[in-house]
Amino acid sequence: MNTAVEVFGATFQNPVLLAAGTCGFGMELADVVDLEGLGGFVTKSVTLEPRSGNPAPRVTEFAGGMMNSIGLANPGLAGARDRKLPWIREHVRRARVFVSVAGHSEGEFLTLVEELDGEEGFLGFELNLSCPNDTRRDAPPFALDPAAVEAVVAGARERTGRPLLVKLAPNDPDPAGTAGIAARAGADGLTLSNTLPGLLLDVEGNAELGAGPGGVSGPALLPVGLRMVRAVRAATDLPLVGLGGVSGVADALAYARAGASLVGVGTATFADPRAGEKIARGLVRWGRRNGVAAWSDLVGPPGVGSLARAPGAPPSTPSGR
Ligand code: RRO
Repeated sequence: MNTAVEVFGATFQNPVLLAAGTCGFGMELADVVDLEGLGGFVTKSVTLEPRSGNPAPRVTEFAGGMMNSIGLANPGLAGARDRKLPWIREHVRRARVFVSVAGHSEGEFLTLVEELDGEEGFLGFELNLSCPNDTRRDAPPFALDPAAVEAVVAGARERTGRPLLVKLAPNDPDPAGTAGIAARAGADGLTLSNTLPGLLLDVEGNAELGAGPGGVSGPALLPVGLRMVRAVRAATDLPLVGLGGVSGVADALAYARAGASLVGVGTATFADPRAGEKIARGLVRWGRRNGVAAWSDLVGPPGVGSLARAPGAPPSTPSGR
């Protein structure tokens, strides 16, 4: 199967991206992951100032996956520009890179885009409007505020000609509506979606994470992400990045059927750093075995995203599962 994907004016050699926050800036995983075997990766979210993150423990596991509250630990704008992007420029050729940015205010997002736009070595930006763990921000994530989505995306659009991905929240009560706002404000694609806010307690009622609540990821997020992708696919033609609970080839195929052109791998990377590469190779084998010539033939087209099955229609089990 030809796994190449043409989106955002670029060719991705395969549809598998490592998700933001799970691969640092590439260099941190380069000894164990063949980054050039991936479609690409999204960096850890960059904020204006360096951040050391939330109190430990920052990750914990449960039966359905894991939770994190990293708290945006990152080297900040100057650190990313001076220490991280040069490495990417020198070492990454085939994989496509998105720089994730996160602000505490609309203005911070715009400064980050403006300041990084002139740098080389990456394709586009992912606006992280949906971090669930920003304890400094005493408000819901930007992604749940339509006016903020509009303002940040429109402002970023004015400041860059690069592809702009907008990362939405999985607990958005109206994902199609938010996607429409982002699209009209100038987004080129949507990443669906971030981790789901949650809380794990021990038997004494103490939070397992140092910061208290956190973001749920891993297998439990697969149905959440698929629902997001399918709902948004019905409302917009923008290319979608499906993200949440992808740990194997069948999960990636399900996201394609739902309407995702690209697929993010996150939590699975923690268990097996090579999960992304393996899924990319597995897709080629799956296509060969199942007589599918191209990944792009699998991607659900706009308009097929109805959440309901037609009366009497057979269950739409994605083939290959
Ligand atoms: O750093 C984090 O705690 C974090 C971020 Br920015 C995010 O977008 N999603 C997440 O699960 N954790």
